[in-house]
This record gives sequence, structure tokens and C-alpha cells, in this order.
Amino acid sequence: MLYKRSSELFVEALKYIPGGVNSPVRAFKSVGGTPIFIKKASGAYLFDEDDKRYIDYINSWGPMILGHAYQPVIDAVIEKTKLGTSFGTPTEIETEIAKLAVSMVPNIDKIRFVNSGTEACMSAVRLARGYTKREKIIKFRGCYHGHSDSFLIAAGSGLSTFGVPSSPGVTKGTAQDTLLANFNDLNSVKELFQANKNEIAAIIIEPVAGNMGCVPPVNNFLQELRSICDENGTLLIFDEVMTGFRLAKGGAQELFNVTADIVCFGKVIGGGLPVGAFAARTEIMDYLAPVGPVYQAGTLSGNPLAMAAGLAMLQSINNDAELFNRLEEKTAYLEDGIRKILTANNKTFTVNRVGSMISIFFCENQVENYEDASKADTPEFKKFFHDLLERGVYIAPSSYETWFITDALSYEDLDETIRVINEVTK
Ligand code: KE4
Repeated sequence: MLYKRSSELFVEALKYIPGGVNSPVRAFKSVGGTPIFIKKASGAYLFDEDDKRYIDYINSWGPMILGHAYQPVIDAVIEKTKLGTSFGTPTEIETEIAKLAVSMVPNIDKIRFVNSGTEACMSAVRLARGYTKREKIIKFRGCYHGHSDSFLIAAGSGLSTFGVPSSPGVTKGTAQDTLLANFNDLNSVKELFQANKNEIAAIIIEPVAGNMGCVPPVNNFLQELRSICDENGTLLIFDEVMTGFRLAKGGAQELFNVTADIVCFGKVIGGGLPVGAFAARTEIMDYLAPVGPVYQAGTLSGNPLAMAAGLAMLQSINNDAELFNRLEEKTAYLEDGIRKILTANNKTFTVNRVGSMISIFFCENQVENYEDASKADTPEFKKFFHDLLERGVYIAPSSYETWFITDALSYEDLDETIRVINEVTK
């Protein structure tokens, strides 16, 4: 029986954990079937509880850019653990990683560490509201910034510019302060500014969207948002939880040469341990308690073990001048192979890629926003996902997710992946 042990473990998990998972996307709801339980991972590979090996294209949803069980991270965490696990006091290593992150990322002077990407984005929005003394924010349909109330907002009906809660438990009061625009659609942003003059504290955006599949900005979209923010005294928040330290050493700001006012991080910055962060120039960051009036706090923020993992990760990235070239070449190689195979097999598809973020959409249209992404053929994706999984290739269990390429992938792994895609799409 396929996934025998995972199936048994899932039955047990369902008794004690809602949906058997601690994060919904892991439950395979959009593709069906039983989620696989992973026992261990190393380099580019996952090994499930039935000892089946998978080439991993999720990499813990982004953090494992250098591969699983990356030795410098493992060593750093083991050594740090021997000294204790948490003190609730300042520690030297927090300053070390803060200093390194500030040296790697443009346009930031100071950084505050938290425990997740959600916490980073939630805190960044509160900071922007406190700094600008305004209440409304603009986010984009299809962009995800974590599960904080202000972000769980769907489009309001008709012409209303106000959002409505997209989850029970989010209040109308919260929803009315989140406005929704369309990714890559400048007019949809301008209309919101016209309808909410001098009320918009911030625009928050994934500079390369990864939560509707991989969707790049087009036609200088990010540069135009920078201009609109400057014209309106609004802060531009780049949610770089996915793109930070992945698209370049300095993330999307470096890649697209666009200045954000606040930058949010997660995933890679923690080396696989729970770390988020948000950063900006001093003038903005010093609005945060205990210096300024905007309150934000966390018992395990800057936890020594998490900082040790993150510091080892950032040091490895910072010291490897060829890393981003290798990631670009490997992902371009994969993209080329996918395009050749799906074309030869007469599939209708679109591939979007930016650096080591890539997605396949089974639709004929270009995918430049959430509406386009929604046209992708989900039944075909479901079959594609499971056919790959059975053959040892683990991609994201949703067509609304991006693949994350790790430097641990060899060209043999990429060739095997392309061979399997050929086998399942013939
Ligand atoms: P976390 O709170 O999950 O650490 O980060 C939230 C977040 C914020 N911003 C962006 C751009 C993100 O992609 C995320 C989280 N990404 C999802 C994957 N689509 C994490 C996987 C999950 O929810 O389990």
C-alpha cells in the first residue's frame, strides 16, 4: 500500500490535531489523498515514514535554499543548544545576525526579529500605521502575508473598495481598513488612492508573488508603486518572506532595484528554525517600543538557537559569491526541460519563473494576477501532483504555490525530475 505508515500516522494525528496538521496547506486538501509524513531529510531529499525518497521542490516552503540538514546550520544549533535554549535577555548573537542582515539588504538600518513571517508582516503593518498615523492598507488579491486578521480579507462586493473578512473570526471593523487591488494592475491601485485620499498607511506586496503560484511583477509595476507611495506619503512594505535572501543577497529590492520602506523576512533568514523579521531605516524602526510608541514584543523573539541557525545560513549565503548564479542556472535548466517536455507532449501550460522560484500552470493564458492563476486546470494539476509524488518527486500540493529550488539539487536530480514529468504527461 502506498504511503502505508503515513496513512496510519495521519489517522492518529487526526485524533489530536485539527485536520491532522499544524498548518492547513500540509493536509493536501487541494490535491486530495493522504499527506506524507517525513521522517528525515538531507540535501535535496526527503525520506518519508515508509522510507521512500523524494526529490524535494518545497524545501519547507522556502527555508532550505542550501539543502536539508545543512551541516553549518546543524553544527551551529548543536553548539548553541549546549549553552541553554532561551534566556529572555539580549544576547550577542542577535546583534551579530542583525548586523549581517543589515549589511546584506539595501535600504535598511535596523531589524527586529520575531518568530514567523506572519508576525513580521503583522508588525510591519502596525509600524506603518503608527508611523504614518493612518489606518488603511492596500494588499493584492492572491498575495499572502500570513494569517493576521488584516490580511485575511477578500474583495468587497461590486464597486466597494472595502474588503470583507475571508475567514470567520475576522471582524468587519478590521476588514474595512484593508483595501484590495490587483497584482500588476496599476489602475486598481490608483483608484484606491483616489477613493481614500490621505488615509492609506501602506501598500504591502510580495514583490514576486509566490502564493498564487509564481507571478512576477511586469511593466515596472514595483517602480510605479514606489512612485505612488512617494506621491501620497504612504509606506511601501515588501513582504520578502519568500524572496528575501533567495532572489539575491539583497532580495527583491536588489534584483529589481526598487526601494521599500519596510521589508519583511521569514523562511531562509531562520535556516529552518522559527524566525521572522522586519526592517527599515532608523527613522521608521525607532518608532518601535521600547524607543518609540508602537508596541511589539515576543518571548522567544531572537531565540539563541533560532539565531544560531539563521546566522549560519546568512553567513553561508553571504560568503558564496556563486550561489545565486548556480540557483539561476539550475532553475533555468529545469524550466527549459519542463517547457520542452510539456510542449512535446502537447500540454496546455504556462511556466512562470524568477530566479529559484518557479511554477507550472495548466492553462493557455499568461499568468500575471490572481484571476489568471485561477484559470489553471486544477483537476489536471491534482493528477500531475500525485503522479509525480508516486515517482518520488515532491512539488507543492497546490497550483497556487511556487516551487523553491535548493542549491543541493544536482543536475542528475533535475534530469530525473524532467524524465518523470515526461513519463506522467505523455
Ligand atoms: P509564516 O507565518 O507561515 O512563517 O509566514 C507567512 C507568510 C508571509 N508572507 C509570505 C510571502 C509567505 O509565503 C508566507 C507563508 N508562506 C506559506 C506558503 N505559501 C507557508 C506554508 C504554510 O502556510 O504552511
